Formats: sequence, C-alpha cells, structure tokens
Amino acid sequence: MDQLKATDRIVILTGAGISKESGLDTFRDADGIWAQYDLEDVATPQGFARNPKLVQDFYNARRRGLLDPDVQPNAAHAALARLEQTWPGEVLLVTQNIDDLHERGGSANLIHMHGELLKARCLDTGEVVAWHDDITVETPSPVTGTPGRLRPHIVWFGEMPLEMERIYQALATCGLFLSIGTSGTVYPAAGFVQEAAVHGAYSVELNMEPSAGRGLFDEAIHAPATEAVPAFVERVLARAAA
Ligand code: BV8
Repeated sequence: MDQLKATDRIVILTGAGISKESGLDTFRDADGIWAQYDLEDVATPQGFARNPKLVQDFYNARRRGLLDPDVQPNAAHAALARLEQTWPGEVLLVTQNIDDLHERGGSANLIHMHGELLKARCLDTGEVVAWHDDITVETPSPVTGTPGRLRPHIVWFGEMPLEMERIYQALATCGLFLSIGTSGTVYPAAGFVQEAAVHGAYSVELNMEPSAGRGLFDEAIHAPATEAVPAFVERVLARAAA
C-alpha cells in the first residue's frame, strides 16, 4: 500500500459479514439464510412469480428484524464512515447488503447494488418508495392503488444489479480496493477485485476467513470486521498524513 496517495480514490465493497456483529444473519455461514431458505424460492423473479406470499413473508421477516432496536451499526460501519469523512480523496462504498446500517453508521457516498430492504417498488411504474411495513399479496401500490402490485426493491438472482456503470468507472480509477465481509461467490460483485487490480489498484480482503477470491487480492486480513476494519482504516489514514 506504499504507493497510495492522499488524492487517490478508494472503493470499498461490503457484504453480509460486516453486519453479522450487528445481529443480522449472513447467507452462507452454517447458520445463514441459505441454510433456512432455498435461494431459488425466495431470491429469484421465478420464485416470486410462483409463490409471491412466500417471498413477501421472507422479506417481511428480514425487514422486521432490521427494524429491531437491538440491531445497530457496529464499529466497522463507523470506521468506514470515518474514512469517508477524513480521507482527502473520494471514498465510494458499494454494498451488496440491503440493510441500512451503513447510512445509520454515517456513510453517505454509498451504492446499494442489490437494492434496499426498507424500499419497495411498484410493479407497474417501476417507481421506488420508502417502505417500513409488511408487504402482502394484497398491499396496494402507493403509486397506482392497485392491490398486489408492490415488490421489495431488491435485486434477485438473474436481475441486473444497480448502478453498474458508476461502479465500473470507480473501479477503473481507484488506488485502493477493499472487500469486507463477503464470501466472493456472487457475481458481478465477486469480480470487482479483478476490475480494480487490472487498473492498478492495491486490493485488500478483510473477512472472517479466506473468501473464494482470496488469491486475487494483494493482501488479506482474516478477523471479525469490528476488529479488522477500524485498525485498517487507521493504517490508511496514516497514509494521508505521509
Ligand atoms: C446478474 C438479494 C446479470 C437480496 C442477492 C444464472 C442466471 C443468471 C445469473 C446467474 C446465473 N448463474 C450465475 C449467475 C450470476 C448470479 C450469481 O452470481 N450466482 C451465484 C450464486 C453463482 N448473479 C446474479 O444473478 C446477479 N445478476 O448476474 O445479472 C448481469 C451480470 C453482470 C452485469 C450486469 C448484469 C444478481 C446478484 C444479486 C442477487 N441478490 N441478494 C437479499 O435477499 O439480500 S445476492 C446475496 O448474496 C446478497 O445480496 C449478498 O450480499 C450476496 C453475497 O453474499 P455475501 O454478502 O458475500 O454473504 P455470504 O454469507 O455469502 O458471505 C459472508 C462472508 O462474511 C463470509 O465469507 C463470512 O466468512 C464473512 N463473515 C461472517 N462473519 C463475519 C465475517 N466477516 C467479517 N466479520 C464477521 N463478523
């Protein structure tokens, strides 16, 4: 990381592991979400068409879980907000997560590439609205009033992730790429490290254990996010002073 300059852009990718210590489940840990549900049934457009009630109930349970007052941003979320506020260059945070813990932790320059649990989308107009309640198969769209035409504003498998143009532009021009709390198994996010590296970025993985893409990173730190991320942010900020 010696060649990192204070004017360099930093791009950060996060996954479910950064929210684990806030009390939210990951997907592929032994006790994770895919151990309880079949991805095909609850996170694909086909699953939604087949059984909309099952999918709405799946996201209703996760939305209620996220709104639990015990679920709060943790030290890793706070450290990334501190980095954004203190680093002289741009810091872009791209999250695969659909929770709002990065916003509540103070991050502002943020892209939710897989959508947001606290937003809903009208199936007829595509309009996105803030949404904190349950959605049932009868819930009317707030845009058209038509019952049953409202879905979670979430990117399912087979659907196009959001703001890909802006993400690839940032990856092509960053000096440092961090990947935090992700197993590196879902594309296109899992390919971001290669995109950044081919354009000269220094890449670091901060994860509980080696991810599927471990061999693609210049450096890896395997520890809980609340320990690894604050310490690494201080290392980066020391570069700004260098
Ligand atoms: C796309 C919904 C085209 C929201 C998610 C066939 C047809 C179509 C596409 C495909 C296909 N076959 C393959 C694909 C591509 C597919 C894909 O990658 N499939 C995988 C399964 C092989 N991808 C897609 O379909 C994507 N769309 O390809 O469109 C396209 C392509 C390029 C450009 C434009 C268009 C859409 C993918 C998005 C799907 N939606 N979720 C929701 O319900 O949440 S993905 C889901 O997985 C979540 O978004 C999640 O964020 C994401 C990745 O999981 P992780 O965040 O990494 O979580 P995981 O549990 O896996 O890992 C957690 C890690 O944390 C672990 O390593 C663990 O060790 C670590 N950890 C745990 N505790 C801690 C910790 N680390 C630190 N501290 C701790 N305390």
